[in-house]
Amino acid sequence: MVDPETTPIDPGKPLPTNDVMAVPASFNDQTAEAKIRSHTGYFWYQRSFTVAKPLRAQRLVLRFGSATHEAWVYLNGKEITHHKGGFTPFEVEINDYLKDEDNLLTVKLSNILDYSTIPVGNYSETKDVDGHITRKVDENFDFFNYAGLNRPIKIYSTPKAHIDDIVIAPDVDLAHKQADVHIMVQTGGEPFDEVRTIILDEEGHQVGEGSGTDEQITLSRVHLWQPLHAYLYTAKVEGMLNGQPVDIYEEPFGVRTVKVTDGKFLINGQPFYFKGFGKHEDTYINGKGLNEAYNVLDLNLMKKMGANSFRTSHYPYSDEMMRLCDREGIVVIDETPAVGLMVSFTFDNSEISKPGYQDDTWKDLKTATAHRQAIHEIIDRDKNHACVVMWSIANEAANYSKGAHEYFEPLFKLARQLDPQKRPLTYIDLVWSNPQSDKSSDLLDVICLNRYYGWYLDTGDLEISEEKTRAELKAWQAKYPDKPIMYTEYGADTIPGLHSAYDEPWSEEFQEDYYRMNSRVFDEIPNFVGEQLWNFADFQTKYGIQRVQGNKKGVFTRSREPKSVVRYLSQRWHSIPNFG
Ligand code: GCB
Repeated sequence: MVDPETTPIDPGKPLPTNDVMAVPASFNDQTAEAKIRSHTGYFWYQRSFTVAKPLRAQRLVLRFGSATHEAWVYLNGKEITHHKGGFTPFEVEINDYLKDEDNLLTVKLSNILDYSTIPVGNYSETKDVDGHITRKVDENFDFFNYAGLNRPIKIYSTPKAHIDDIVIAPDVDLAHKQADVHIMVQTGGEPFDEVRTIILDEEGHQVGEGSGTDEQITLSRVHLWQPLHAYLYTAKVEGMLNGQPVDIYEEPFGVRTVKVTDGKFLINGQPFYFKGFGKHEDTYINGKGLNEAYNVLDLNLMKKMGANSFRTSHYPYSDEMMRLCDREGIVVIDETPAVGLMVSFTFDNSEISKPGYQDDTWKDLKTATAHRQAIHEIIDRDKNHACVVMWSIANEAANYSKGAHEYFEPLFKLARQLDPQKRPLTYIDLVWSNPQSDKSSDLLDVICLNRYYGWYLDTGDLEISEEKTRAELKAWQAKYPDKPIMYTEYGADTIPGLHSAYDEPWSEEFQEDYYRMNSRVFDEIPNFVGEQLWNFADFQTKYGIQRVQGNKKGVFTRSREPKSVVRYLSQRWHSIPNFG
């Protein structure tokens, strides 16, 4: 229920409402009430549960896949944890708070975003004469601020002495088809007598073993995890007490290398070409709630088109999706929720390319603490995923403004320290961040560009757009002859079924012409390593005069029907090898 903020709510008592809400899902599109859909502020969830007696002897952990964007969790009236950041998991041990009979779990959430949070929101509040507060978030980004309990909430059990986490970092000798797999095990509770690890291949045969909490296990004749040809081993870690395994933790993992060198993006030593999409977690009714059938369909549609990759624009996606990508061999650029780090967006860039240009972004934003936390949490959660080949630290920040380098340098340093697999790092550049104006592009391993020549700029004029696209890509190539360059967004809003004999913007013909124009230029640039278009599917946004029921740049509709451009893109992508 929405918190009216008139009388305090007692989290130890039943909420004063009979409304029901499905979880996992965003709350917004479930209510049929415009006021609730657009509610900004605080809202509450509640349910009761019992835990069978024999389980109570175990360590019990309550885990939230995510809670968007800030959560206060109460069990039987007591606050047991708090978490800020809407796209990463958190958990808490609950044994000490459980009762024999019904337990009451109450969660207070906030969907407020401001200049201290990521994503960044323009937050305002007004008070009427009775002191009633109306809150408003104007999203500083282009997707609907879906909120709620978007991902599964689970209670899991472990023994008191337990394995907390496993860190897996394979060091691969490609020439000898051998991998030294470095495995670090974090344990909790009473210390084990011994920790043992065995590695199983896909058939379940043991192919390696070791012991200790920091061990190296050598795999010979190693099967590599390859894009679209996944191979997953399983690390089975056993915590031993008195000669018996007490806790067992199994983690599937892939063995592959990722390296950036000489303007190439190498996976397993071969130059990889990214073909795919920027996406969203966005489906009808579920909003940003986990929708596993859509996830499966989306990856199948990608494979059918000859795509091999996507970016988790603009926030970490669910654990379930990451596991699916590992399994399906889909390559992922994993992005933090740092979107909207730009306080004065304008389509007039006349000032921006002047040396020393500065706007108020890095003075006004107070996002550094949240951003550091988000980097910790995304790497902590996704570190072992073979599908993740690069971290994106932010999308379209004001990198063209003085102060950007000072802001980003420590964040890149942090990510490099934290990642056990030392993957490449990037951020995604807005059109105003060009080779002259971008103040921090030296930090990037790969130049990732979002470009809309022919759509937002020179709308409909694909001739001039082709020249501008070519000129800019050549300038990047000349500035950084050793850095790979890729497009992480390019697209044109398209109404399915709208046709034009004059190839006008919004028509299906224009969308295809637009992609053909871009493809021509890409193929001329030596360091060009990939094309991820915007967007996989149409998605919901806030209202705006440029948005008709959301953003229509999808090559699929929101319900995943193809627009006609899918045929052209499929032909192109099937003709471009994944490597080469
Ligand atoms: C962008 C943003 C993306 C928007 C897209 C658009 O540059 O990164 O979030 O949806 O443009 O369609 O305007």
